[in-house]
Amino acid sequence: MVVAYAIILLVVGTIIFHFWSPWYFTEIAADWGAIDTTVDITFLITGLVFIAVNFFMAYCIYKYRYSPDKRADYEPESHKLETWLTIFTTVGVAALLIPGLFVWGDFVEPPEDASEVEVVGQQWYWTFRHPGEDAVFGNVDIRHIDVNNPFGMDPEDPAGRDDVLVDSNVLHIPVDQPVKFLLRSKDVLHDFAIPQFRVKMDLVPGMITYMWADPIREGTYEILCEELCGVAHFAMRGRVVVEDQESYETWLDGYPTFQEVLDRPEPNLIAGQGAYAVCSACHGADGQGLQALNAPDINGLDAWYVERQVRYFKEGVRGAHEDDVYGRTMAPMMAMLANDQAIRDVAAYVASLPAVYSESTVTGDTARGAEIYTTCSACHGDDGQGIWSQGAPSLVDTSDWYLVTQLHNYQNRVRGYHEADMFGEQMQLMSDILRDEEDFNDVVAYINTLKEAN
Ligand code: HEC
Ligand code: HEC
Ligand SMILES: [Cu+2]
Repeated sequence: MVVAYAIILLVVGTIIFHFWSPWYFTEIAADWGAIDTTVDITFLITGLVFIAVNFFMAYCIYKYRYSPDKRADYEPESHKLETWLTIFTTVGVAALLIPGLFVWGDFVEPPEDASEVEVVGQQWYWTFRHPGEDAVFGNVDIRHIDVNNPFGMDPEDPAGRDDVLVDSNVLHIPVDQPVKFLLRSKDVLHDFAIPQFRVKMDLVPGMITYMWADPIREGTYEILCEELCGVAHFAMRGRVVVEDQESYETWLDGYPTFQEVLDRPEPNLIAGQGAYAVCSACHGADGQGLQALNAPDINGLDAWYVERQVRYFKEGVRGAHEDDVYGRTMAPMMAMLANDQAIRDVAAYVASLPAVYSESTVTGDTARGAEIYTTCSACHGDDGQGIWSQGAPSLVDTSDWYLVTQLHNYQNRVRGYHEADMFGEQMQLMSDILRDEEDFNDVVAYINTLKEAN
């Protein structure tokens, strides 16, 4: 009897939870209502069967409960019952499958007038490419990928010259215009998902997959990687902004075409050295850092990383948070760098300074630190030298006390809070694996041992 009541309670509880649950679809932002309807039909059918089966079970437990004078009947076959069950199940399964087939038919047939945008997935972030005025994407190849050509554009292909390269995890698209997403992975399997659009699709290395959507509501929506196996797919976040045509065009104009990237002059080390005179007041003439001013060792860091951080400081993406005491001393100094070229020049100069490791000041349990570092090594490398393709900097080339401050800044959301900080947000999620002060010191003490090994 108790079991029968428990089952009934479970069913009633489930139904109440289904209708009152806070976890249901987010408000839909694309013309994919058919997907919601399909899911609702599935819920309805499986829900009714769930209720029927469980009530039947409770009924049987009650009806056939033990009593000394009851005997079981033996009824090996019931033709009538089997016929009904077969018809019932067939109709049920067909009703579950058929709506999905119609929706899938739509999903694999993007409308003729859909515009195209390429989504590039890689460990552990997203970037985007627009085909430019000719509406044709230029050829790409893994062999062309390097620091100056992260998209792997083929310099020989004229169709690629006007392609717009969006080196950011924020994509803008115009409202009320169907868009086809061409999905390309540079390394492993990923899964591009926009929950508010209700669509997602796997990225498979060596293949271009696709999906499409017709955004119907202006706003900012999430981009997630829904691939499961791997260190950091969960940290591959991005945003898609749906807006009117005019704002969209202004946004697109802010990104360079491949031709513009090719036309950029080489960094000028002499100009960079000139600008560095100001930096040296805090970071020292050799970039060795000055702990008294909280300015870290920067010699040995790669140009791409120095360039990115300086740009972040200049644009208020880093060092603008009110609790970022040290970052706020660095940020205003960046006003002296007039333009992109000046940033590239000074970054190239910093990268040209001889790499000298700074002295270790942080101590801790290096064996525990090594265990924690196994996760970090996926992005920062086994030897802590950083991995460019993942956007992860060298950890051995900067001051150890500074690593501790930065890890706290990520964990306290003081660094990486800005929506344009595509790598900082990722490092925030990673810093959450450090639980207490000991963890911070142990992992940094272990990173110090890598300096000796290098
Ligand atoms: C007023 C002192 C000061 C000046 C001048 C200054 N910096 Fe900094 N810089 C800092 C401080 C302090 C930090 C650490 C910020 C933090 O803790 O978040 C920093 C951080 C940096 C970082 C980040 C390092 C990393 O590993 O993340 C780079 C790169 C950098 N500075 C480059 C420069 C360059 C290039 C210049 C000159 C154009 C410059 N700085 C001028 C104080 C200064
Ligand atoms: C999924 C890849 C990934 C993992 C795993 C990861 N990091 Fe990072 N880390 C990054 C990226 C990308 C950046 C650059 C962030 C930015 O630009 O603000 C970064 C930046 C940092 C910085 C700032 C360095 C500087 O010079 O300012 C520190 C410190 C750091 N990571 C330490 C760690 C530690 C310790 C771990 C392990 C607990 C770890 N990271 C795990 C990707 C990762
Ligand atoms: Cu992924």
